[in-house]
Amino acid sequence: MKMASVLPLLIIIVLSKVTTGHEVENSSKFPLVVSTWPFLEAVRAGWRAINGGLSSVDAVVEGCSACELLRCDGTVGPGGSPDENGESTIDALIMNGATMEVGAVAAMRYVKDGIKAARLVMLYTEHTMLAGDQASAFAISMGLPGPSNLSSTESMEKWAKWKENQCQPNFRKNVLPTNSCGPYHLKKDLYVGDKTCLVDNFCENFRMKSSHVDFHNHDTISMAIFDKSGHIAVGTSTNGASFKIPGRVGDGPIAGSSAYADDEVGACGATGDGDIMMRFLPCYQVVESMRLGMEPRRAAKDAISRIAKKFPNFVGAVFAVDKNGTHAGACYGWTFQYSVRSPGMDDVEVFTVYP
Ligand code: SD4
Repeated sequence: MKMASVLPLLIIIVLSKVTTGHEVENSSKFPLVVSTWPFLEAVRAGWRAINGGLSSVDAVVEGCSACELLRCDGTVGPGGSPDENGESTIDALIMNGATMEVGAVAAMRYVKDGIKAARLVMLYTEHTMLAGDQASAFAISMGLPGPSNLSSTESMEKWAKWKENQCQPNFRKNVLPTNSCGPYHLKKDLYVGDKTCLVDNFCENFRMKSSHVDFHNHDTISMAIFDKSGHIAVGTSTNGASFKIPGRVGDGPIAGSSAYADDEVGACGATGDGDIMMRFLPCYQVVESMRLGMEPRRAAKDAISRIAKKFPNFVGAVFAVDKNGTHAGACYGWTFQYSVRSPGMDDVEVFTVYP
């Protein structure tokens, strides 16, 4: 293995901390940057920005943009997870915890800068969210580069393999395809017997839907940044779930689901199976639980267990930070890592949370 490819791993191991589920107090509090996953460069970019005097909103944009540009984990931003048609689209959100303003773009096509587009919606419209082609047109009209092809060699290869695998796994249910990859028909309209299994083992594969969220590619960054005075902003950028049905909007652009902040209370960021998580608004739940006096660790665990109780197969995680900078994480179905940079640290530290 080349040294260049080993180095990031070594850095993560050296910087990694295992939390035993206890909260971590932040001694010299602010500024503070917290992000899902070991997205070290994104956290460093957010840290540089907030220390350089940018607002927490602009620092979140710097942090999340770094991940979009670097394609963190190979999947965040353009060139990441392809949909059923092989296209990558972007969901993004920004929220100002001082004013409770939100801007978001959903299933945005042809524009690479998800988080910047979300900020344009927040700053230059009375709306909260724009979607699809119209979100792209708005972003381009406001000066972002585009239209651009959001696919990459890697996303196209991934998509080609999925097609070869008879478009498995996918997000369809209660339907059967006429051919292996569709078009799909309601199950009741079809003769569900051997005749629909055009390919060996096809019906069996079809039933064995594997997890939608990839355990190795965490295609979402959610980030919270507190400025020196404790003003908070949160942001999320994701290209959602691999092989999603075109038009699908996940939890990424939903305030209270992928992220939420209120200066009076604290902040939360989430990652995982957005189709399930967005039904529970876990980050809203975390912040409101903390408002009522719950500590971050309990608030995070409570939000996750509410989902797990109803959907025992879901996979997801949240981080919670209160207004004093105390942070914690909770997860279900996978091991979660979140990254933190505060004045008491020499560099980003990665915290590991077990289910
Ligand atoms: C989604 N929540 O669109 C995102 C995916 C994710 O780690 O977070 N993956 O469902």
